[in-house]
Amino acid sequence: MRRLRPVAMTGTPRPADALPLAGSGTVWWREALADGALRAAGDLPAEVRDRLSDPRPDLCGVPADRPLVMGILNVTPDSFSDGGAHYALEDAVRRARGMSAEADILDIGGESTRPGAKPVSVQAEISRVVPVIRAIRGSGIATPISIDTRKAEVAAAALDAGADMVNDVTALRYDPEMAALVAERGVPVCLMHSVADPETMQQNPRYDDVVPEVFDHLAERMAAAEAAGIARDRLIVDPGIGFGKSMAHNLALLRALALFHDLGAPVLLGASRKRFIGTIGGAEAGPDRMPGSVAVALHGAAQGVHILRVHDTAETRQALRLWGALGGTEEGQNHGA
Ligand code: 7PJ
Repeated sequence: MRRLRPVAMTGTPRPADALPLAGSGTVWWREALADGALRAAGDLPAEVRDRLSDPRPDLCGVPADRPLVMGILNVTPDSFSDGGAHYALEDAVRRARGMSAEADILDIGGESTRPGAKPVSVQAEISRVVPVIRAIRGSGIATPISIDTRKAEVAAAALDAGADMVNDVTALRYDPEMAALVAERGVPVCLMHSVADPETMQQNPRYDDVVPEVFDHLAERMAAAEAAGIARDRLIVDPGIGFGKSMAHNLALLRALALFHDLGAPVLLGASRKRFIGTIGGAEAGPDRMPGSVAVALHGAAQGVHILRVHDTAETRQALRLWGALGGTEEGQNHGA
């Protein structure tokens, strides 16, 4: 396929021949030509212009017209301060309440998909996530909930308990029942790029050219999702930072993020606290990687990313407010003189 060479840019006023990117307020799109010159937006084929700038659908009822914050709520046993089930539930609800002050969506996961992680049984995963989702809903927290799972039975139980969308790090490839379930429920689904299994994925990641390969994989997964009956406006795409990628692969994908808008779907970025941030930032422990994670989230916002999946929701939101006030989004510019 023809390769776009995107240049995303922020700030006001919009350059006369730049294209507004869908759902991002004041992030503009330009396309670089082989000689480095910029092609005027008016010279792009109309279908490409439409894919880039047509408004993106609401996400679980939240308008996708500014970068949304998805707060990560892991409910694996090692993510609680105490193994006791009752305490764990209260702890999870307290964290969900705290996060929902600054998060547009909560992403709840009961299986660690970190490199080297061991699989968890369907029953164990359900028994971790379902009581937490029920307790969150029972306590009146109405923030949309995403269930981070590869398994259709877990997704079904989570949706029954009150979740609103599915986040599948295998892009519907792990469980043959997952696509049909998502189609039947009519919920949004995030299709993330990954290679192989979390147990082995970091052993030797190799690509000839990582950016077009990830792009083509996501295009293929979107087509598979549509063929399974999932409406196109329910699809979200994600380059899958850290999933079968070296640091160089992660950086190449992050630099090229704007390209993924040409898939015509909202883009989700999950880079929070990942290893490359620790390596480049010189921070070994996960929580110490917050500042670097915020920096990468702002980079994502400037590339027009629609959903930022983060651990540090309040810090990320604060950074986005300042970014907005300085010209990143129209919303942010309404803060007056
Ligand atoms: C991601 C995810 C991501 C999406 C995880 C971690 C590993 N889902 N689940 N994108 N990462 N969509 O958070 O460190 O990047 S689990």
